[in-house]
Amino acid sequence: WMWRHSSEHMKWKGTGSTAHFQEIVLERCYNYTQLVQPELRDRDCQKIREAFRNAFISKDPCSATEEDYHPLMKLVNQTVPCDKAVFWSKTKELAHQYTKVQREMFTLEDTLLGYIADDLSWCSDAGSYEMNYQSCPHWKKDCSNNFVSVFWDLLSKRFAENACGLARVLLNGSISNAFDRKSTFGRVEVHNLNPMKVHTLQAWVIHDLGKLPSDSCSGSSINDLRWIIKQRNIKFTCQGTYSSVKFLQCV
Ligand code: 2NF
Repeated sequence: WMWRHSSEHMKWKGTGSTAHFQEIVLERCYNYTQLVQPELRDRDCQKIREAFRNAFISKDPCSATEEDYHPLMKLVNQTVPCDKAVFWSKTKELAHQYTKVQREMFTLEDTLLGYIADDLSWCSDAGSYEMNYQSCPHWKKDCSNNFVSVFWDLLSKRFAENACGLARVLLNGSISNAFDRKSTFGRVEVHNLNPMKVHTLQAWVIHDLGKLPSDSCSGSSINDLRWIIKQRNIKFTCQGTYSSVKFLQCV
């Protein structure tokens, strides 16, 4: 029994599917479409739950493709108003505190699919109609084309493609590479901003209160970002004098 248990279920190095995944998806969907953004009240949460499940159930958890999620994306089809998109990298908590105060602003997790999936884990096995609650592929240690990574890459890509007007990004000035080319922001979002729609990317490099900043607008990682953005014919501005506390008070 022990042998069967470990060989069949603990085959991956990442955490297993979140317990009650289906119920959580449904509950978050209703909460979002009825209370958080009632403009989306016509979205069918049962259908969304089913499309989400169908994207990965009974499939090899290391062979995810964008196409697996197309029916789900099509069902939800949400756009964020111009000037309201907030990107982040290594600043999740701060970004969410920011959009909680600035209610009309949206991080990816303030859109329906980002809201539903945030902090959840999901996978299945080829030929199985169950989710795997024991383990799922770890994106670094097992495979990068797992269903969670492909989901976030696709959602991040679409969020960036749809951004318009002024786009903002909150970066972490308390680490040495505030801009990281290998992060989702550096690898996916930056390259999918549409210069026909986004005129400016405004970066905020925010450091933890009471700590000396480790990176800033004049540092080499932000210069990388400035170069990439200018190369793409988008204007770049950077503000970097704020601590997280001051940022939330002043912006
Ligand atoms: O979990 C999310 N809410 C999430 C995950 C990935 C990407 C959100 N995003 C979107 C957000 F909208 C931000 O604009 O991308 C941006 C943040 O991603 P980032 O990679 O630039 O920022 P990090 O702080 O380095 O990572 C955010 C979270 O995603 C995980 C990472 O471990 C952290 O929990 N993550 C990053 N890349 C991958 C990947 N390829 C990943 N998890 C799985 N596969």
